[in-house]
Amino acid sequence: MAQEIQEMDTEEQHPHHGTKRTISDTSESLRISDTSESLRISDTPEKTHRPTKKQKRGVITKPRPIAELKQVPYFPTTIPLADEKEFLAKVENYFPPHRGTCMVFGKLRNIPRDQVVMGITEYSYSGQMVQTTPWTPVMLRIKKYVEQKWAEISDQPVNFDYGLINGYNPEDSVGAHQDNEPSINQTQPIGSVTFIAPGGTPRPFDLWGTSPITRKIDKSAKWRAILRSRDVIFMRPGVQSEFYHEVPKRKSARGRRYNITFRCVK
Ligand SMILES: O=C(O)CCC(=O)C(=O)O
Repeated sequence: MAQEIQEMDTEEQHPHHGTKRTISDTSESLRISDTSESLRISDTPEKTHRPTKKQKRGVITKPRPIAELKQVPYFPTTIPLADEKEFLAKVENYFPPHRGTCMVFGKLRNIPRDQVVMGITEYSYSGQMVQTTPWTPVMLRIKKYVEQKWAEISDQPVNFDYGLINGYNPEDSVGAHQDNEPSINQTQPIGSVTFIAPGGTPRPFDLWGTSPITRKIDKSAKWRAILRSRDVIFMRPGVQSEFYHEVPKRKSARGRRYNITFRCVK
């Protein structure tokens, strides 16, 4: 994973209520800006719409649905329930007792999530080694299931070499990044599976476009899926150079969330 862009806070100041609202509450934003309420607001001189700082900078904050992106096929709630149950019962045993560290802009920081890699013996992230462990039966079943899903949409079969498991507490996140380490085979897809512990909340998974000239993040192009337990998405070959992806911080997040990204080595 390339260096994450930290603190990409995507929560916005609600212009009318003065309270923090999440972008996932798009239905209300739409109502406010698009319908009778916006008429009422514009007809009432004392209730003017004051743009947020991000709106002033030209950042379009309303994400488009990920389903729009052919490069990111999405299969909602598809992993078998029995595999979800077994994964959730065992996953905490897979993680090392202490979180890893990584270099962020030259400083050593704790990685804001638990991590473990299955299927290969060495994996480093931002220059630091991440603990690896052999495949477990449930992880192999999930991997096979994801490979079969890929076969439904592609003539090119995939056989993933390893899975990176991330475990998130409510305050954890992964900043905008591209999975473009030299060890990853970019001609193969990346398959992503999400699980949420009972009582936990689904969280957004965002993709940001890149400027074709600078290759940097284009903050006006954003897509989102609210990933639920048992969801599968794929990032097709090419996505890692065209987009950044992120699991932003959410004040409203509750419970533990897990994500497995299955990848191929070069
Ligand atoms: O947690 C997720 O949904 C994404 C994880 C991720 O971005 C990664 O492992 O590179």
